[in-house]
Order: sequence, then structure tokens, then C-alpha cells
Amino acid sequence: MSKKITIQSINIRPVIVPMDIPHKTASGVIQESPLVLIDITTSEGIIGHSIVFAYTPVALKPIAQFLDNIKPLLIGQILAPLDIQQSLNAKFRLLGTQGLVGMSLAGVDMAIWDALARSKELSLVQLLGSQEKPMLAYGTVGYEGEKGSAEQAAFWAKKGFKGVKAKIGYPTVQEDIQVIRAMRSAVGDQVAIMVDYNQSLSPIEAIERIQQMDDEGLTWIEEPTLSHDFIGHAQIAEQSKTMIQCGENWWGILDTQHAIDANASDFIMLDVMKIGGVTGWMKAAAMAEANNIPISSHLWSELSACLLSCTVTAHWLEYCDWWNPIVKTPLYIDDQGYAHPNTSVGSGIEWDELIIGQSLI
Ligand code: SMN
Ligand code: MG
Repeated sequence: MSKKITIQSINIRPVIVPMDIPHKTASGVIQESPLVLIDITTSEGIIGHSIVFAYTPVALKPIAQFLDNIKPLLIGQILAPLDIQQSLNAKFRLLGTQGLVGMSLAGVDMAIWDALARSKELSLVQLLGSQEKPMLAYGTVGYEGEKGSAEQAAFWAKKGFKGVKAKIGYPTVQEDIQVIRAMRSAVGDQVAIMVDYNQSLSPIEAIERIQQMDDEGLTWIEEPTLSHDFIGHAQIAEQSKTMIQCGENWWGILDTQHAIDANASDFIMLDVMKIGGVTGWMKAAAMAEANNIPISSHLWSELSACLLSCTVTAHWLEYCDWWNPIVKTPLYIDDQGYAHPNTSVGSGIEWDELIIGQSLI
């Protein structure tokens, strides 16, 4: 019988990583990255790492505190992510496993998977039974108006990216279309353009706007209305020629099931944290496979590149460099715009302790 590896200790560190350019959306600006870094040390001395993204600094300490509080539930447990997720979900059923709780539990799951892969001396992709494959990546463009959006789009295209995604949701649809056309002139016909409304329209407004931009050659239109309005999204998808993309705000496999049942989205974009960590991703990816729905990723570029390699309907990787300062080897993107998942042990995240030391709060 193989030796049982257990969780020996857990280290939780809240940090704020400054951003070069604040990320503007139709639903608010992200000025910096508030992150909780999790390190789980096993009984054999192997350390697994993960990142929880708090979205806003006001959520940072509560998440870190919650993670500190659940240490006794984890220490001494066998390093078995599926079982740990099941027991934590049961433990917090009455409180609810969405929001800050869900984010924290997903962070634990990601760190356990990383530790498990490292303890077997396998890459995460190998541990999950797959091989690392190059993934088509797109660059992100903020809510920067015509000129700014075109400049940011050109920046990614020049680096070889084959796709760019801009934030829209300007006061009028004419402005949305002007931004799209300015980006198209900047990047040419060979680069895919996606747009993201960040939930800012009502279903009726969305239907009216999207019908006017249906001939702009967009690869997808993301979250036109509230992320949990599956019926509203289904109405929009039904009336739009352009593909609808949703999923970054779905909590776990039950949201995924309800959204699929409602035909809420043509494509699915998983956020490895909100979907429930590596465990949640793999389950949601299986649901997408059964329904022939392409899967893209949200943030967590390094980890998502690994997970997309294990996803049958893998589509696009969202490239996000905001957390690059704290990791030793950020995700490598080649000059054709393909991301190359980590092939060394684990998910490839190693901390740059010097920068982390300067970012602690
Ligand atoms: C997004 C929203 C919030 C933070 C980061 C990114 C965005 C995306 O919706 O799709 O990247
Ligand atoms: Mg989005």
C-alpha cells in the first residue's frame, strides 16, 4: 500500500500587487490585485501553492482570516483533494459555499492539487492524465475608449496574439461599435476580437445592442447581463447571431448545470476559483464536453493553461499578466500567441519571495 501523505501546515499571506495600468470595466475599475497566497506543506515537506483573487482589497483580510480559521479542519487530513472538497462543502453547507467561503475553499483545493502533483514528481497536467499542449491565448483590453482600446489591441497583436478582448458597455451602442471598429482597424482581419459587457445591460438593452453589432465579426460577446440571469442570457443568446460567452461568475457545478439547462451561453469561460478549484474545473469541463461547449479560461493564466490542456473542448486562454511580479516563471507565450503550460512539477507556480515581501499587507 502506498504511504499516506497528509497536510502538515498551511501558510496564508494577504498581498496587494500593484497594476501597471488600472483595469477599467463597465462595472468598475480594478486598481491593484488583492491576493491571498496559500502554501500547504505536506507531511513529506512538499509545498503546494495557490492564489485567491479577492477582487477588492476590502475582501482581502476576511478571506485570509477565514483561511486561518479553517486550518484545524485541514491539518492532518490526507492529501486527497476530491475528498477534502466534499467534506468542506458539507461543513459549510449551512453557511453556503459561494462568495468568500467558496473562494477560500477553492484556494485550498488548488494548493492541494499542486502539492499532490509535486509529491508525485509530476506536472499537474500529467497528474490529471494529460499532456501539456499549446493553448491559443488572447490579450485583454480595458474600457479605454476608441483610441486607447485600439492602442492596447495593437500592443497584443504586435506580440503575436491571435485574439484580443475589450471591455465595452459605453453610454451608447454607437460608441461600443466605434471601439470595435477602431480595434479592427488596428489589428486587421486575422485577429479575433471579443467584447465583454461585464453584466452591465438589461436583457432587453443587450438584445437591442447586440443586434446592431452582429455583423462586426466578433468571436464572442461576454456577460451582456447579470451573470446569474440564466433566463435573460438565454433570451439574448437566442436573438443574437454572435456567440455569447459566460461562466466567469458561476459558482461550482450546480450553476454550470443550471446555465447549461437554460441554454444561457454558447461558450463557457471558467474561473478556476469560482468554479471550485481544480476539482470544480475538471467536473465542469466534463459537463461542457458532454454538451459540446467550448471552454475558455478566466484569469489564473498559469494554472488555466494546465487545466485547458486537460479539457476536451478547450478554446481560448485569457492571458492576464497582473500577477506576474509575484511568480518566478510567468506563463510563456510564444510569438504566435500560444501559451505553453508548465511542464515541470506541479502547476508551475513558484513565488518570487522578494517581491512578495514588499507586497505583504
Ligand atoms: C474581469 C473581471 C474582473 C476582474 C478581472 C477580469 C473580466 C474578464 O470580466 O473577463 O477578464
Ligand atoms: Mg469577463
